[in-house]
Amino acid sequence: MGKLVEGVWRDVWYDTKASGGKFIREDAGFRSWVTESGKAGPTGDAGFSAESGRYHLYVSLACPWAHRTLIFRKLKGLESHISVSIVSPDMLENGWQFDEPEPLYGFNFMHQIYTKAKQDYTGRVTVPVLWDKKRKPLSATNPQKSSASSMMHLTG
Ligand SMILES: N[C@@H](CCC(=O)N[C@@H](CS)C(=O)NCC(=O)O)C(=O)O
Repeated sequence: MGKLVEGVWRDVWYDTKASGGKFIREDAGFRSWVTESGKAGPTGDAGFSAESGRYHLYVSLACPWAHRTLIFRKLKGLESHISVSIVSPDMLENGWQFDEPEPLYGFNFMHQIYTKAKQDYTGRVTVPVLWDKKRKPLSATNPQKSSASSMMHLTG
């Protein structure tokens, strides 16, 4: 477990001492939306239009937020439009990792996806991530809580 600090992976857990024992979730680092025309959504950048085959979803089956995106993808009939990679259930010293190199770049760790999006990224490396294959590198969207499904809404 850990986080990226200026693009370098550090094996540190949340500083719950500093927050009086509370777990405080950081806001997602990327919050853009897929929209029908590509116009910006409520947050983030414009340019992510709904296109079949353009987006790739990174999930953990152990994560409720990620799980919800998988349910939504199924219910909306998006399975042939949005490809998926599932991380290993073990989140160890390198954070989320892949049992087999992931298919887009052959990465072994989820933090490599984040630094592909932003070389000097600082923050947690979380799932789910909806990745734009076209507009890399500044193209990861990290759906936040209940908005995860809405972010994919217009893709179907
Ligand atoms: N920003 C994401 C956070 C999702 C999240 O916290 N996912 C957890 C798994 S359920 C995670 O990847 N945690 C890794 C970490 O906190 O380092 C959201 O709100 O959807």
